[in-house]
Amino acid sequence: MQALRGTAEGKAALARALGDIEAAPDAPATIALLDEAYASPRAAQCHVVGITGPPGVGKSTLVGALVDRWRADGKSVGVIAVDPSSRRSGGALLGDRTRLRTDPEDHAIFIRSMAARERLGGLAALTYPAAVLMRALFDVLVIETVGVGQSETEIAGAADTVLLCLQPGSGDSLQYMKAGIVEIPDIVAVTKGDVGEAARRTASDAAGALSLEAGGWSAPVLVVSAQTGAGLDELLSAFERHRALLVETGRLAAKRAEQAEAWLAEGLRERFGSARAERAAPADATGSPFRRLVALASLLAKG
Ligand SMILES: Nc1nc2c(ncn2[C@@H]2O[C@H](COP(=O)(O)OP(=O)(O)O)[C@@H](O)[C@H]2O)c(=O)[nH]1
Ligand SMILES: [Mg+2]
Repeated sequence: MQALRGTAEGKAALARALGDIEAAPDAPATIALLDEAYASPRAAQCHVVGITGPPGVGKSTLVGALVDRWRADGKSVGVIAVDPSSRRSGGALLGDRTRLRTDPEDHAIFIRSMAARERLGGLAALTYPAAVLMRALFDVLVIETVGVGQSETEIAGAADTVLLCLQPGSGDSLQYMKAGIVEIPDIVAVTKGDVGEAARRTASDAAGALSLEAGGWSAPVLVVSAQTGAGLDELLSAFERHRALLVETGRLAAKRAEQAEAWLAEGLRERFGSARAERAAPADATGSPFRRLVALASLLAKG
């Protein structure tokens, strides 16, 4: 694990390891690495932040601004940018790559682009193992995905804290939330706050729609501008407060355990269908979900 961290060689090795996770998810070496990462005490120190919202809302620009702040604070940062370009136009990937330009000499920042593609199991199958590996290596892990809809729910399967970005003047995401189509995020940020009135109006609409409070937390609605830096301190402090609440209440560990179970159950459903997966009741619920998926899959394949 140490070999994947903090140096140019480490970054190259991490890139290879992530490639292996995608290409050979069941290989013994992959499972051994993921086991180690899953159990790593350092993972508990990492804050996994999911950032979602419609295309063009300013997610990548915001991630870039946040990365600068975290790095200035001495924190190492990993980023998983999930690229929807295969489902839409090919331009998005390039946009993300060019916008998130970082210092190549800085070995404490690592960015991975992933294409959602027609990958079996979609986004979660692809991002969850990568997130488990990277959260053992960095102080902050950001997962950027395009919402609205399915991917917003999926990001909750890997993130500790979910930030939803809203476009000034657009009520789409709010309608989805009110209708219960998407889960309520932990934090809402109206982006491009430098446009002024439209951003403030959207924020007050969102605050009205989000009166729900759950588990001692009511989702704050902020106005931010990656361009001017306005609101970024408030956003960073909201991240900190949410993480502190998760740690204090024991929710962080519980949430990650639930994410592991959900990922495992989904993996079994994908491979064997719901009916058969249902019968593969996990007798032994210890160990990483990766090892358990391989073990249960080989049992099911025999029976
Ligand atoms: N005015 C303004 N424009 C922004 C801001 N952040 C991003 N943008 C612009 O919004 C567009 C989409 O940004 P991008 O980060 O690629 O959005 P993404 O698709 O959500 O990742 C780009 O043209 C950005 O320059 C901001 O804080 N203020
Ligand atoms: Mg983007």
